[in-house]
Amino acid sequence: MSALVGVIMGSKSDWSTLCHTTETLDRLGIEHEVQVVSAHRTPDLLFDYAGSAAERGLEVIIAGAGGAAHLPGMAAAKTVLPVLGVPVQSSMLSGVDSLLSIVQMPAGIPTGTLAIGRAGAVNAALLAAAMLGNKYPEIRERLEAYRAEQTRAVLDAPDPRPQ
Ligand code: RP5
Repeated sequence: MSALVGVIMGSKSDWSTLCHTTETLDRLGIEHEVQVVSAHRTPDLLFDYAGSAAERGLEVIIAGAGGAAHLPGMAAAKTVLPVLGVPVQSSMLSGVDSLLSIVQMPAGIPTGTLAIGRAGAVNAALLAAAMLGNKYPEIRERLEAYRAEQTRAVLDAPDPRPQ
């Protein structure tokens, strides 16, 4: 099966965050592709990537970036596919810069925005699964199983003290 989700990031340095996205997609058995696509270092590649995403069969794009994080918004400008933005925790401003850059899109070009760092990276994959689950019942079933397992893990070990 060809990739349903495209995971892009502005730099190789974002991989330590976005690896949590791909791990979660793997766990849910969702086909995906991964690539560094920089909005400012490779703008033509970004236009090609986002502009051709739908015809290549992608159904969701997850874009992670840090600092002046324009990658998700620019990707969203070039496609009507849902784009989920993951703010990478930057060294200078702890990712608040990334978050604000992604979340404050002007009306007309929506960019879904997740939490800064690992939580956002994991949740972007889960949100993509929820979207895809409307069309692919097997993905919805795996997402339901993931959630049930999470609930069971809490209920099975309610004592927070180290055992
Ligand atoms: C952004 O600049 C990237 O998304 C990355 O988070 C940040 C720093 O990039 P590097 O200088 O580490 O390549 O474009």
